[in-house]
Amino acid sequence: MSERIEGHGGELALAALRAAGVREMFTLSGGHVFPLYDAAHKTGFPIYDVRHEQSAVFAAEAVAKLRRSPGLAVLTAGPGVTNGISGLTSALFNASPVMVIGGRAPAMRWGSGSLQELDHVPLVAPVTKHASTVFNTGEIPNAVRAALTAALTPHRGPVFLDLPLEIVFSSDEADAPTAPDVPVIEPDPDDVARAAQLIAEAQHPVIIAGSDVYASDAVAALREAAETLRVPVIANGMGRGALPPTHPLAFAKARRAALRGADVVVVIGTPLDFRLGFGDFGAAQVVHIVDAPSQRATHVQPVVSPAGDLRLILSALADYTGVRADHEDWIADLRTAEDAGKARDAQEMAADTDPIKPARVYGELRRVLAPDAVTIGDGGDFVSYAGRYLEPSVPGSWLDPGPYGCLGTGMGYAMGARVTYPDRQICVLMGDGAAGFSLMDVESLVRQQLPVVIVVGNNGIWGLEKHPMQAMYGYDVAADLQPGLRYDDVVRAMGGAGETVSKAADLGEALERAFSAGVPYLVNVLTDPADAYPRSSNLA
Ligand SMILES: Cc1ncc(C[n+]2csc(CCOP(=O)(O)OP(=O)(O)O)c2C)c(N)n1
Ligand SMILES: [Mg+2]
Repeated sequence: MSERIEGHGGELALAALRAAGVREMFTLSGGHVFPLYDAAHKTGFPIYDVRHEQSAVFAAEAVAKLRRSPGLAVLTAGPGVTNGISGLTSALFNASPVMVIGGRAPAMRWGSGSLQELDHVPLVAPVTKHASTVFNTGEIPNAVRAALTAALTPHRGPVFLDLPLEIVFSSDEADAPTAPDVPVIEPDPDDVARAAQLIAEAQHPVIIAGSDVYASDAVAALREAAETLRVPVIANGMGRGALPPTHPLAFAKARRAALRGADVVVVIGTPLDFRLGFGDFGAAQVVHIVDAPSQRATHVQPVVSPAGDLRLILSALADYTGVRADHEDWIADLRTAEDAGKARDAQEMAADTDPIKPARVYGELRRVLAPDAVTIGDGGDFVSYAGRYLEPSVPGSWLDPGPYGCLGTGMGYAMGARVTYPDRQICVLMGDGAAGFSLMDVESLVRQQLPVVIVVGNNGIWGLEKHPMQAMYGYDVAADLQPGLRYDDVVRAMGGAGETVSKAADLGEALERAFSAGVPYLVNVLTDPADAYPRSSNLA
């Protein structure tokens, strides 16, 4: 007979969460979820609290992305849950195994008008892999385990459970919970063989590696496959850094040349979405390697689309022994384009202008960032520049909001990153507009001794909207912010530290002070409002 456990709903839930490797909760207080706090408090399970539920879910998402294990946010009934919906949606777009446990008004008097009474499930069902209410205390561990299994099964994603008040406060017993048993999806070997042959026989193949390569712990297999088949690799999302920038097959600047000249484009672990021209690579044949059949594109027809465990697929590619075309001239051509791009970037990053160009901020940051620093982008143009100029050299160290493009991830992601890596540099690159969404959560970071560095690109505008609106209409509305606002004073008022920088020459020392401060530190850089990130389509 299996071992039994006993306790109130919070204790039963926490037992199942612990068994699944959840190590902390992010939350904002509400009476509906007190039993979860009680269980955590009594057993030394860390609780981090925030000032807006969006930050709790984003923190849980950062943990899920970085640690590749479930991240937990506990949200109170009604507004607590609804405030978390953008975070859940981001987690869905990013395939992040996030679990949200919601409080819920009592089931026994449902419909009588209890405080915060809302049926969350129909609201969150479209943005989660699983959403349900647990109506029986003894069922909680099973429900948590089943939901987490869904979250961790590729294609990964967020899940939601809510616990009616009387269910979470009542006690019961249950079987001792065990870790989720996550199925491994076996790819079709014929698909894999076809893909390997296409890549090997191509004259000009290129690999684009995305977030699922990191999430599937397939970075080493990717490297082996690229090295065996001699294929240049470009990365996006959490795939960045999968091959360190010094690797002879790693390319970041030669993307245009690579996609223009390629005859086979191999997209691995990322959707064929707007970031990849919706999968239209001209005359090139497309191989789309995905972690689950559900991720096969329906809007384009790749030649072949192996679906399943990415480690298995990439290891099989690495084992390819058939005929292989010589790719060395192709690699050398791309290296020339790469070096030219790097030289261009280096010049831009040295820009000595007044006001400061965003490029210069990144030039200075590159000098102080450690190779394993976690960088987080939350903003418009300022973050597009971060994507261009920062070169993550460790996989899983770059956190952008992903294809949902939600502003406001900054302080939540920072909290999750700091909790995951107590000793690494954590640096948030923030637009001044983006700062408005989450900056109050610096207070949560200060109070809970979670130091991070925040660099604000303060151009006094919603730049990514103002410039396109000007281009489209010749005027703009709703696109201005207060110029020169002292976001560093805001942080100082909450117990952190910071400074404003208006001269490029002062940037380096300011950043050094920030990284050695030991408290949340905001470097408020006054940047050039006339500078617009060059892009083909400016709609965001
Ligand atoms: C929650 C949310 N609201 C609005 C937008 C639309 N949006 C995208 S970028 C952007 C401007 C961001 O401005 P800022 O953070 O100051 O960065 P900048 O472009 O000025 O560098 C806006 C409003 C969004 N992506 N997400
Ligand atoms: Mg701005």
